Amino acid sequence: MKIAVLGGDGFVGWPTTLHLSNQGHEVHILDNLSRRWIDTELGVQSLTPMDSIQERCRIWREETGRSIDFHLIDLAKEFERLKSWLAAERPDAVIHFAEQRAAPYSMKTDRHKVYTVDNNVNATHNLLAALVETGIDAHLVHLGTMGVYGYSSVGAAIPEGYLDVEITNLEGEKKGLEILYPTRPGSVYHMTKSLDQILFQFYAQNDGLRITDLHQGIVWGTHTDQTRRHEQLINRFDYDGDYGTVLNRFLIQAAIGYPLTVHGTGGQTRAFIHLQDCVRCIELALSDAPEAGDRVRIFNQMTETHRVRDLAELVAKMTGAEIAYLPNPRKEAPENDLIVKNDQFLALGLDPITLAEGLLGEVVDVAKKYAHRIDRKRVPAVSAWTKDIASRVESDPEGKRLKSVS
Ligand code: USQ
Repeated sequence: MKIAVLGGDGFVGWPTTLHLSNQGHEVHILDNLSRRWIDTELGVQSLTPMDSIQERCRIWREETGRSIDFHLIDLAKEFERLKSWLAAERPDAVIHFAEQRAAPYSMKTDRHKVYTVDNNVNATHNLLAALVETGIDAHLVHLGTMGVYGYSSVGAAIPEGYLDVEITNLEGEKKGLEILYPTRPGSVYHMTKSLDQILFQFYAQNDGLRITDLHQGIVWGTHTDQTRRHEQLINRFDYDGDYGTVLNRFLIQAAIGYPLTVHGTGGQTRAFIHLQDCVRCIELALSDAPEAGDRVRIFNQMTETHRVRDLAELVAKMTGAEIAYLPNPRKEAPENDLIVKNDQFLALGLDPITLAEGLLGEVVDVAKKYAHRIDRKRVPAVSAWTKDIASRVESDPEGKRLKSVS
């Protein structure tokens, strides 16, 4: 297949690109390199030293003989260039990762909220409009998020995208209806992914676009089989308070002797997936494309759920790290249950990698190897969801103690 990976320079985009190229697909990366610019804006860098995208592609070609083409295109701003590229290349599949993906970054200031909405919603809509206009029958696979649903405990499993409901009509008869499972996003970033769902629903129904939306959980791990092949193919690895995600952050914190930063009581339960399983799931989703006219196919791309404090305790037991319970900079339920259905991926042959598989130690080893690249001042999460929360977090003695640790 000819596959366009939009956002192929990112944390999941890059290993996905390598995985698909390794399987013999012709892969093109379209990316505006915004993640690298955001690193510069925030004054942080990936824990792992990353080469330029062009250099990464050159090393991959030397290693494997396979080429990956890079195209510098901003999906959200360069609609005509995107359309021309699609019309000329006519990919069989398009994988869409090209969105600002950090909840804390999206809540930093009003400017970050506006940027996240502009970038994410325009990127998705430009892509959909360009696919319709060029008449390309490509399968669109989008990286969505489990977080569109929010985290209220209703004691029922979150289904794969759709919910059967019953409503009473004006004659008093009960009628069945299938609806998108209701969203309740907990950040501006998660809100943009909820809006994406509606855009997809419309274009699948109106234009027969073939769309798969993958509602992914929190990714952990850093290597895949392909990124391990050469030092310069290494994946990016975020540890900072904006882009680092919870389990990877705990593992890095443990590696550098920094107390594990649990927000609140740590009673938040979240869905997780290892990076190697992410790339495998994308491969599986590609192999099972919907037909034109089908509803959007929605998968829950996760393999297990865990409570944040249980993860902290697990990492503390494994490494001897100390745990710090901090005031939560986010507005989120302090405790929640989470049950998620992922039957479709299991039926397609996914054999999940779990936390028990010994890969936690690999992340600690990577963190120790590159510990000298960590700026400890960038470890605390300081983006607060509201002004009130910001002042509460700022005045907390535990947070002050952590600042002195750094
Ligand atoms: N948390 C801590 N301590 C930390 C960092 C986070 O306790 O040092 C807590 C947060 O308060 C939250 C939970 O851990 O309750 C998860 O936070 P996270 O930063 O790991 O994940 P999140 O902000 O939800 O976003 C990440 C990715 C996003 C993806 C999402 C999947 O950045 O792109 O969509 O995970 S999900 O969470 O299932 O929506």
